[in-house]
Amino acid sequence: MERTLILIKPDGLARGLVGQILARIEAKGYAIDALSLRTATADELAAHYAEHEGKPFYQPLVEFMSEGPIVSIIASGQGVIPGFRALAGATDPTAAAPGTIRGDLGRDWGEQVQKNLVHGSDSVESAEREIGIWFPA
Ligand code: RTP
Ligand code: MG
Repeated sequence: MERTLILIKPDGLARGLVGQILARIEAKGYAIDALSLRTATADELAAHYAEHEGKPFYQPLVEFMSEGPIVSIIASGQGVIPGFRALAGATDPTAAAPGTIRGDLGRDWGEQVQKNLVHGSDSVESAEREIGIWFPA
């Protein structure tokens, strides 16, 4: 069964949106196979965001992701990888369509980094790599 790694980022916890976000994943019909709440280590964030190292938003991104606890989730279902990305909406919450998590619940807070509530793996390879980071066997 296809599976993906979803993160509810620190802004989602700070704003009390965990329940709403989980409800959208469940209402869509995806299964929640694993769930963990904790603050990420620097090593986990470096591994998770390795593809973005050197980009201008990398440092503010890692700082933002260190601000508080994160909920990490393994979700499964046919098409869950593109399906959750569609549910999340565009990276920029200002541009994200209404009906999506980022479009309905996010906005521009005038900060260096886009605080956009959730992460979802973008391919089967990314999903398996990221599940290995957040849920080490
Ligand atoms: P994600 O990886 O979190 O699911 O989001 P994504 O694929 O839509 O976006 P990606 O390009 O992978 O960027 C990772 C995260 O970095 C932050 N970001 N901020 N210019 C900016 O302010 C900026 N660009 C990227 C966002 O939190 C984005 O989700
Ligand atoms: Mg990404």
